Amino acid sequence: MGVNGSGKTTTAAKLASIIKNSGKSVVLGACDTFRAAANEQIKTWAERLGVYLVASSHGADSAAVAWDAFQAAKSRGADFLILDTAGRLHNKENLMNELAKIRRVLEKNDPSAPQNSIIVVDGSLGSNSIEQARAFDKAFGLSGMIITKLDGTSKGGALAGIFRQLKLPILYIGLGEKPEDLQKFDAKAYANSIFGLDEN
Ligand SMILES: Nc1nc2c(ncn2[C@@H]2O[C@H](COP(=O)(O)OP(=O)(O)O)[C@@H](O)[C@H]2O)c(=O)[nH]1
Ligand SMILES: [Mg+2]
Repeated sequence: MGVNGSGKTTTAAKLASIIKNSGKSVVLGACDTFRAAANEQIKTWAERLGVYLVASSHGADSAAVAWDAFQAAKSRGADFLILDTAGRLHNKENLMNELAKIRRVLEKNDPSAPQNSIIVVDGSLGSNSIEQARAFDKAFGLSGMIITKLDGTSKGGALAGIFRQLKLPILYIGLGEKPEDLQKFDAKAYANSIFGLDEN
């Protein structure tokens, strides 16, 4: 989840790539049915990575895609299902309700699902992200964050502030646009890179 352009689709693809490279299987679900080009974008990723994708048409009910994707993942015996969702402004209530519907669909299929509910935050935007994340937490419940676009010059200075406010685990950080540009977050390495401890 997250606002437009935060890096959700790219991050979903990167996660799928990590899972696949670890020898596990993954299905991707294209729940961004809102943006016209969204299906093409995730389809390109799925083909490139050789990952099974469940998608529907532009304008379709995103919760129905979530349902179909869950069924497909189950029938294929997949280890993971990753749902990419549409970007939305955190103050648009009807769109936030759509997320709640996706959650209900997942819970109906598996009472313990979703096992992870991740907000993707654009790290270059700093503290703007905090209000957003709170709203997503309220609408859906969040279990962690992935902070993207930390390959810029800012060196991720926003990370500490975001974490302090939200107290959600930072799972991964995005450091570029390629599949391999997603790293597990390592607090020690991060502190070293910010404060230059390794150089002393
Ligand atoms: N530099 C950089 N660009 C990224 C990163 N993650 C995503 N992007 C780019 O940000 C843009 C928006 O990403 P996208 O995944 O489509 O965002 P979404 O709208 O949240 O699905 C694309 O051009 C991505 O290639 C990152 O970690 N670093
Ligand atoms: Mg997207």
